[in-house]
Amino acid sequence: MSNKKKDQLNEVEKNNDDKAMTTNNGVKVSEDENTLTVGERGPSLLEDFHFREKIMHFDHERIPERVVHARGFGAHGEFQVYEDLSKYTSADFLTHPEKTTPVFVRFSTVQGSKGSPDTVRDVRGFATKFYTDEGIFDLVGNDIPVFFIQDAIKFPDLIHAVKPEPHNEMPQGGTAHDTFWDFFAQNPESTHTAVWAMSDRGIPKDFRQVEGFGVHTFRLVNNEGQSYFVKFHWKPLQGLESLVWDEAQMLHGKDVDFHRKDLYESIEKGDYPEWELGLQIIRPEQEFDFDFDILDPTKIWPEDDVPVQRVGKMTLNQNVTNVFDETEQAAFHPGHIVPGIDFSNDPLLQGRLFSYTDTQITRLGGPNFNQIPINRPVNEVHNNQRDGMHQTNVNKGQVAYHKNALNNNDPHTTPKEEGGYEHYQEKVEGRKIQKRSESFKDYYSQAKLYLNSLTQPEFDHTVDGFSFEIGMCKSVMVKQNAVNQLNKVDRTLAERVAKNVGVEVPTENEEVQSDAKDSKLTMEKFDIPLAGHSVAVAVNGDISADTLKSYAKTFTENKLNYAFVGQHPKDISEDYGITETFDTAHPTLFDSLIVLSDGSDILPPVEEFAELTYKHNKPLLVSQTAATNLADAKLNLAAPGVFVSDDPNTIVQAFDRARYWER
Ligand code: HDE
Repeated sequence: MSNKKKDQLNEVEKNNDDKAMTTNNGVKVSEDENTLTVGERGPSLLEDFHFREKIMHFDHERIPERVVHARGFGAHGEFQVYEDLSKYTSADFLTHPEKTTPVFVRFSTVQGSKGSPDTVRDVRGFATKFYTDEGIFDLVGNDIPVFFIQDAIKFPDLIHAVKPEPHNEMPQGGTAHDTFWDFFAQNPESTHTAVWAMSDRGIPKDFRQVEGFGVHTFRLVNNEGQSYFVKFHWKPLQGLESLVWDEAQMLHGKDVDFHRKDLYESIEKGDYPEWELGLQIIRPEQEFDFDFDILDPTKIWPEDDVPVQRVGKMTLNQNVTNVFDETEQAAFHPGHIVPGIDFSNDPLLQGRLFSYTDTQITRLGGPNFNQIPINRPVNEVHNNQRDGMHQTNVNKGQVAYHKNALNNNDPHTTPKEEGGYEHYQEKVEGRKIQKRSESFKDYYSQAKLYLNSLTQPEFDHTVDGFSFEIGMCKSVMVKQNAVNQLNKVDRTLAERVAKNVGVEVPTENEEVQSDAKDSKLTMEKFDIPLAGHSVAVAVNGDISADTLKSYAKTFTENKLNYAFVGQHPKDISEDYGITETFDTAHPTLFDSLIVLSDGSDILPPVEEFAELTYKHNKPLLVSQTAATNLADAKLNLAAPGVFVSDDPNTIVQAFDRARYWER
């Protein structure tokens, strides 16, 4: 099946090969390096229209970055449902297993500006645009299943607290500052999400290995008009992995583009990342069966209680042609839905429905942003909306209103039975009030459930995350208030963080009294395939090409990415030559390390590679000779995940686990 979106984009793609340079008015340009002047050293002339146009266009090249999620990276792909889901929904793309639906996905951080580092501690956006035959469905989710606030009216407050502080515009790309933790302490509904963000989930290793969550409760509606509450999930088939914080901080400097590069290069290599679409379904009669409100976006539906059904697969298989034209101009909107999908009364979701169209008016400069190629549906668009900035259609005819007789009442509306969108007829009654539902007021139980469900290393990392972030606050009051909140969730967490940041342990233990766990919350529930991981081979001295070749062969057989790192590049045209030097490579850029040595004195960078790989708990393989060389290094060759061997295949065994936390 042709990828309809690809075909549509091909039509507007511009190729400059063998083309003469022209002005925007189509006049061929004869000179592009010198402005028109009077004499060689004389004044410039305004009549140089090519100069004026070139500079004018350049002056206006930037558009406002997204007010949140400014830093992001996208790719094209496709989605296919496994089975006809018409028992739940009438949505065409979820009921036709033979159909491939084009998709565009953009991953992002939330806090930092467009140029901020990829590996900051933050929630990641995971926004998917499905170009279905019935119009666009945008699933604008995150990599964390809950959100910091329950009502959209608090979003500007949350974001003002999270963003760099206004008096000095610091910090960039991080939440480790007073205003964020002040917001956290004064707005306890943010507790659950903050616990997720401080855990390993806040520092994903790459975009390919994140889960995605629609967060809100939506509705699915079938042809009979029956409705089901649903939460959407993306389950990565690459597994789920995180960085360690020390490594993430180094990566800010070593490679600010670490995540986007990983995604881009994987797709270029044909190593296409995949996610399965998951649905959690609650029947209408079960709405009040839970000890949380299913409309509350600060709550998960524990997967042990409401299992995720995997219903389809998405593959990202094409990089964009131009990042600005496609990724930067992509306008996602949780209000873009198709027949068979509807909203719930989640007050956060309802508020989002206003914001996402509104923000594009500033960002994309007018109401016609849906005409930009990346935002265009693959089916036809007809209505009586006219004019506006950047109108690119040429609308035919005398009539631009409904109803009319002059044009046969076209464009006409379509009844539900023939595919027209009809809102679900939910019965509601009540008084107009401004009040949070009592059922939204348990802020701590699920934060405790999450902590209970983590492995010990994951819990320890969460303590470290809180300790770093709260520790970076300048106000002792803010630190104390933040720890007081943690004390309402988990006593051990509060005690350890209080000690690390130098504030009082609250006198009373107010923790949630529960041992409840959900088996799907730990990241270790995911299998991690070997393919797609990377190995650096640090070469100390002179190692024969044959040896390097045998390692390269093992890597290729196991679909591992690799680089031979040495002092000087050689044979860079060969796949077993030294391709990286100690100046260009760094251990944080790789998932594992092999050290080979000819027995000559150990080079300081080789020792540093080994020590950092060890410190960051990654698989480490050293040859027998290198083991002797590394006897004085700050690492224990007998520790878990360190292998002394001359057999290249040991790397397969070493990747039994991606990290050896107990080192
Ligand atoms: Fe967003 N959010 N958001 N958000 N959001 C935007 O839209 C907003 C929320 C999310 O890659 C903005 O085009 C409000 C939850 C993603 O382009 C803006 C509220 C979730 C992206 C906006 C929320 C998200 C955005 C900024 C509270 C997870 C990036 C630029 C009611 C379910 C999409 C833009 C992309 C972007 C508003 C809460 C995810 C301002 C008012 C909850 C992934 O419209």
